[in-house]
Amino acid sequence: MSQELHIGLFGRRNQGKSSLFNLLTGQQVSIVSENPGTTTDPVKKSCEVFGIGKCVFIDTAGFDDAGQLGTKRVEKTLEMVSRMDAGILLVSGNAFTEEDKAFARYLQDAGVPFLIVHNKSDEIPLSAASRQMLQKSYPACTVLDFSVKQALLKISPEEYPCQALADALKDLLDRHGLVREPVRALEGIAGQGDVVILVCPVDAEAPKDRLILPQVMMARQCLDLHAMPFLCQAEELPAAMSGLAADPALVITDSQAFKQVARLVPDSVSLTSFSICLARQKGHFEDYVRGTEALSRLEDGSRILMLESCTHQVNCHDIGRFKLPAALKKATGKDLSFAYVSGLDPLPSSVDSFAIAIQCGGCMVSNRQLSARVGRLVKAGIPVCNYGMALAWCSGIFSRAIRPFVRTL
Ligand SMILES: Nc1nc2c(ncn2[C@@H]2O[C@H](COP(=O)(O)OP(=O)(O)OP(=O)(O)O)[C@@H](O)[C@H]2O)c(=O)[nH]1
Ligand SMILES: [Mg+2]
Repeated sequence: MSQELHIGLFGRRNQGKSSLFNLLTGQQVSIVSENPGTTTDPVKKSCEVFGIGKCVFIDTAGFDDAGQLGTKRVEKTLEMVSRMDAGILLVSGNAFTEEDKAFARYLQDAGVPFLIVHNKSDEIPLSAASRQMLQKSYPACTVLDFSVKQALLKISPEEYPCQALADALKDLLDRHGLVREPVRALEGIAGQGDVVILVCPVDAEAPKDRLILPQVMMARQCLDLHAMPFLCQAEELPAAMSGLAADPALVITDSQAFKQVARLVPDSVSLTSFSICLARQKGHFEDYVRGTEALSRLEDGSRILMLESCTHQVNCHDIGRFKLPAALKKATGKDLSFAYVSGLDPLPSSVDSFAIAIQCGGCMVSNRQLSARVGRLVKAGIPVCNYGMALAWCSGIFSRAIRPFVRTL
């Protein structure tokens, strides 16, 4: 889920974004009409693309929308850009307006690679002069002459009507190193035949009847590496450890059980948490390690920005809302205040007043989505750490918890 590539469809109104979105996803998800301004909010659909893998396509409102509501729609479209791994910019009728140019610049500034698709070519094909102009202005972009209308007529079991588009997309993603094997958190740490114990508390915060994504991700990685995941709750950990013929290669615990688990696992055995594994997998591990140091500089009145990337109901056992703030207040002895950003909501417009930001593991968001947020804070000089590292620090085992990934410590 988290490794899906996010690809945004952008363009002025009525260029055929929703038509292409439906074609790519093979479903009538977005409303198509000849009335400009049909799509208002971003629409997402995940689907498997041949040769690329799992992609999430995002249909957006036209960036030339106007009026009070239109301006809000354009804001939403712009908000999508930094979350995208790549974009498709649709134009038609050989028109490439000032608005198109400004949006192309916006994509470039956000570091989002994009294709230019000249749509409706059944009516007006891309002229040689337009192609030349576009290729000269955007040498890094492939320019495709396309017609959703014709592609729809061609749908057959033998032919994938978007093959040329999928090929161009794959080429673009390849060139930007985006089609690749995901980094595995446990690579080089667990191998064939190793036992990895996953401590998974079943508490009030655990979803009913299932495991949470980081637990599933790490169990799956063990299997990929031919290691042997062993799941238990903290209470059963001593029995699990003593039943093994050899020490486990690693114990991964829910960060909330750090203190309890650290007492049960001998120092000679590597110990970390699910969210610290995610920090290695999703990037910013070193930023978080540096950021964690700032926890010891917190003072009375320090403001902390909590970044939780998933959507869930808050209860009194909530880690981000209650447990971690309580642990930080206790460990620092300071009167701290907390602000929250949930899901993919934007960061506050000014982040300067925060002493530190603490990001959750981010299992539900893509690496790019996480990086767009964390990168902005790091760039602004705000220390950032993650839930796992902060809880390890509060439990007095920070060095131990990151040691599996930092061999020199
Ligand atoms: N002739 C022709 N018409 C097309 C093609 N693709 C889309 N259209 C038509 O163009 C109109 C607009 O298509 P949409 O897909 O709704 O365009 P959009 O960019 O999503 O528009 P907004 O949501 O309003 O921004 C519809 O009437 C489509 O049927 C094409 O390849 N050829
Ligand atoms: Mg639309």
